[in-house]
Formats: sequence, structure tokens, C-alpha cells
Amino acid sequence: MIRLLTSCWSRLRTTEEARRNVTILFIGLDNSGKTVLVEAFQRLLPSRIDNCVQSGLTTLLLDEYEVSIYDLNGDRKGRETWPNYYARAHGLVFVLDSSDIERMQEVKIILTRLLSDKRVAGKPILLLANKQDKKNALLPCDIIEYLLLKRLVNEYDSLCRVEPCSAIRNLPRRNHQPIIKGLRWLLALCTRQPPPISNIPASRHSRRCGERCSSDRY
Ligand SMILES: Nc1nc2c(ncn2[C@@H]2O[C@H](COP(=O)(O)OP(=O)(O)OP(=O)(O)O)[C@@H](O)[C@H]2O)c(=O)[nH]1
Ligand SMILES: [Mg+2]
Repeated sequence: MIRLLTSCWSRLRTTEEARRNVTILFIGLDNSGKTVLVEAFQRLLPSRIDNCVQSGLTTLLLDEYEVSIYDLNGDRKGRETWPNYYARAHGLVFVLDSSDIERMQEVKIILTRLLSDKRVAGKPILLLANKQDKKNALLPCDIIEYLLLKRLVNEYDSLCRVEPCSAIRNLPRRNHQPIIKGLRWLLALCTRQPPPISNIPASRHSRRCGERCSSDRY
């Protein structure tokens, strides 16, 4: 019995040690659906038992990754605090409201500002085109075109993947595979880059252009 317990304990420790810590920022304009998405992930994925109560921080487990997620507010005041998180992030999930065509120009401006920041450039970004359940939602291909996304990610040496989703429709109905797939894509890339060092811009590294802007849909 003792032997069994010891073996279980050492196995647990090995698993713990093998876990890769990844820090992800959930970022995007206010009302885009970031918090609803993070809450849905919290329901779908196991979390650390000792989950920290620091506001806006959630730690979830997916495969061999321990993922620390910062859900950042997207209003004007919240956006001022975003740069404080850039250096510690391995990657970003940028959420946008695909149905809010009036704010697409604003999305373009903040996305350009974000990617051009030295602490963000070169890091992978998963763009979730949320609220696809809405009648007037733009399709990912239109969003890519509207935001001139290919040019943008090439310019700032970032890898980008676009996934259409609906936080309120797909995730509660367990139709979440594409989003989890997107998250796995992001995590795999995050661990391929050197760890972020606070206040020191992440070094640029070689990227292949063809992979920069992709979506499973087209
Ligand atoms: N129709 C629809 N509504 C959604 C979807 N996702 C989120 N919402 C709604 O959008 C509103 C804003 O969602 P939040 O998750 O609070 O947005 P946020 O991005 O966290 O906003 P800030 O914290 O202010 O930056 C809420 O009323 C949600 O119910 C979706 O996929 N479809
Ligand atoms: Mg929020």
C-alpha cells in the first residue's frame, strides 16, 4: 500500500514538474466577449486547485500546459494597463465582436498598436472572431481583409490564426473543439519561443510567412 502511494506521489510530482507554464493575455475591445470566453474555458478545463484569487487571473490545465490567463478589460481605462502585461505574455488571444462593424476601424487601430509594440511583436496571436451567432457577423475571411491582417502580422513578425466562434452558443453546447484546437496551436507556439523576460523586449526569431495567417475554415 505504502509502495503504491509512493509511486502515485512520485508520478504526480513528475507530472507537475513536466508541466509547461504558459502565460496568455485575453485582449480586445470592451464588450467583445473576453470574460464570457474565459468563464467558458473555466467550465471546460480543469483548473489548479490552488487557483490564485488575483483579479483577472485564471490558471487552467490543458494537456501538458499550465496556462495562466489574464482577462484584461477592453475599455479605455483598461487599455491603458495592457502594456504592463506585454512582457510577461508568451502569446495572446485577441477577441473581437464580429458583428460590431462600426468598431472594426477601432479594432484595426488597437491591433496595429498592439502588434507594433516591441514586447508583443513576434509572439503568436489567436484571433477569436466571436459572436458568430449574430446575424450580421462578418466571416473570418472578411475580417482578415478588413483588418489587413496578413500585412500586419507579416510586418510585425507574428504568427496569427483566426477562429470563428460564439462564446454563448458553441462553448455551452460543447461545440468547442475548434477553439480548443486554436488554443493548442497557440500553446505549442508559445513554448517554441524563448521565455519572456520582464522589461526586456522578446527577441525576434525566424518565422515562415505562409503560416502567419491561417484558419481551419479556409
Ligand atoms: N450574441 C453573443 N453575445 C455574446 C457572445 N459573447 C459574449 N457576448 C455578450 O457580450 C457582452 C460582453 O461580454 P463580456 O465577456 O463581458 O465582454 P468583455 O470583452 O469581457 O468586455 P470588457 O471586460 O468590458 O472588456 C455580454 O453581454 C455577453 O453576454 C457571443 O458569442 N454572442
Ligand atoms: Mg471582461
